[in-house]
Amino acid sequence: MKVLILGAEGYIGRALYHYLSEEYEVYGVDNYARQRNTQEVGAQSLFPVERNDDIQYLNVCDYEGIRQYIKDIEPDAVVHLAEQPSAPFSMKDYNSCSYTQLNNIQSTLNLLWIAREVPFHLVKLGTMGVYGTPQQEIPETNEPIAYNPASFYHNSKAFDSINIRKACEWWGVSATDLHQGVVYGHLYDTRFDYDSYFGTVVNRFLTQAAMGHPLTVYGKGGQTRGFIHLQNTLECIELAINNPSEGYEVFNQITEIFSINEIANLVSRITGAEIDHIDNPRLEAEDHVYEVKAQKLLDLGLNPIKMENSLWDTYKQVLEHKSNIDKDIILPKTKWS
Ligand code: USQ
Repeated sequence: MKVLILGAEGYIGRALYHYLSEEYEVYGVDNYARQRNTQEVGAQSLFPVERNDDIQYLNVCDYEGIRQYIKDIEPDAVVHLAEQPSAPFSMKDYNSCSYTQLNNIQSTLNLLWIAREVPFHLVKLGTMGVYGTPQQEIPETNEPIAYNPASFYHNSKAFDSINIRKACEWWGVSATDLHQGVVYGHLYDTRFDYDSYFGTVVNRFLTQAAMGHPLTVYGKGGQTRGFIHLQNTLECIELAINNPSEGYEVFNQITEIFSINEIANLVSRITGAEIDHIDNPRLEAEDHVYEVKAQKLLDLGLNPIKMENSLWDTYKQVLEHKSNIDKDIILPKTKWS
């Protein structure tokens, strides 16, 4: 099977390229936006990252360029990871916000128009963040439901999801929308971000523990999210590729649910780190219910990795690169209000 990965130089993309290359004919595309955007906020990956020379330099927002490339390759599946993934970056200033929305919505729209012309199965990385934190259980449904995203980044993903569902309905496109939770862990030679823009909370806490910085819980810490280890993310994408949808299909891609306080306590137990509650730079509920239906990937055979069993391994890798940690990029700089 031919698989094209868009965003093959990102955190998930680099790991996925390695993982799928063992069994599939894999192609990768990237425009190095992640490297530019992290540089813009003065950050870099904790682990050194060398460019993969097999990756084709291309911007998915370049409609004619990506259209021709897909026509030449004729992939069975296209995995779309080529979006700006940071909520704080999207809230930073006008340019970052506008870039996030234009890049994310345009890239997905391009792929939908191309899929109409040259059919392939679109596997799109979406986010659990489109749902927000509703009072009732979040369903795992292909039907339209109310979204309540929490940043301009999450809004762009909600818009993507609406466009994808409609393209499936109107044109018969086959697309799997992976509504993924917060990813953590490190595999192969992928990047590892820990700054306040591109680092996700677990990876940030492990890095803070390694440098002897108290864990930065925002506000009360009752914010509760779905989490997934990077290894399970790769397996979910592979399951999606191997089970192409007839039309529009949503998978809620999480394996465990924790509050930020629970994560901080877990990391503290493993590393001995202190915990600090700092002013929350985001506007978000800090005490709420969070119930999610996430059954479809389990039914397809996903074997969940438990966070408590995997953190020590990631922490050991972080400790090996401790000398690269830059203390100036730990505290959040962008506020929502
Ligand atoms: N948080 C802290 N302290 C920190 C960093 C974060 O308390 O030092 C809190 C945030 O306030 C938030 C939660 O941890 O409540 C998660 O924050 P995050 O930065 O780890 O994740 P988030 O902004 O939600 O975004 C990440 C990815 C995004 C993906 C999303 C999935 O960057 O691409 O879509 O996770 S989800 O959270 O389910 O929407």
